[in-house]
Amino acid sequence: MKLIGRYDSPYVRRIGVSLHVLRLPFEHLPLSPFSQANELRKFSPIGRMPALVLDDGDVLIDSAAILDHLDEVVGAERALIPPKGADRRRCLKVLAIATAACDKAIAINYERRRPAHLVHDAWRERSREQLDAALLQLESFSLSLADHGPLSQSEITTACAYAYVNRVEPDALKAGPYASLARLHVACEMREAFAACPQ
Ligand SMILES: N[C@@H](CCC(=O)N[C@@H](CS)C(=O)NCC(=O)O)C(=O)O
Repeated sequence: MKLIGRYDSPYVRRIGVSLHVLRLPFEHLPLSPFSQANELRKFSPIGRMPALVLDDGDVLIDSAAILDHLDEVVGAERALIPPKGADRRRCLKVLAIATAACDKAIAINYERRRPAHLVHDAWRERSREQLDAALLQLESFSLSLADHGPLSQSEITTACAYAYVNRVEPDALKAGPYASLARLHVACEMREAFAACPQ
């Protein structure tokens, strides 16, 4: 398998971390959708990362679809998203909120790519309010990681989201009472799978 995209994207990073946690071998091609758009589009014509090239040449895009495939490959026993019931529902809720936080932080970050006179302050503020709401909801799940406990997709995606927000919009984290998210972040970043995918 080939993972296309850079770990400075929380979506690419959650795939890289998951591949490491699941001990699935892969090659990493850290292409940028901006500075290496033409090369990346050979794998992902829409020009977004991540993409996963399977061994039979098929290409998957969108991190949720890729995670679903990886869980299927390893089977229900090792899957990172619980297979059914209340645990699955809770996990999917966490993932929806964590990825919403990513989307809003990305929107804020992309505003910075515009020439100054085209920056839309009202849109940036709206995105920031939505990011704050997502972080508050994420904190309310009180996710934690036992010292040597296994990583599940809830923790992987939440920690990738936190690390991304911490890099591109750190003020959002200073603004809130996010003690359990901060603890999860520290615990996850110490894990081998996270260290193998530096953002
Ligand atoms: N829903 C998608 C989001 C992917 C996404 O937003 N990727 C960003 C990087 S974080 C990207 O490729 N942006 C370039 C672009 O959209 O032009 C997923 O989960 O894979």
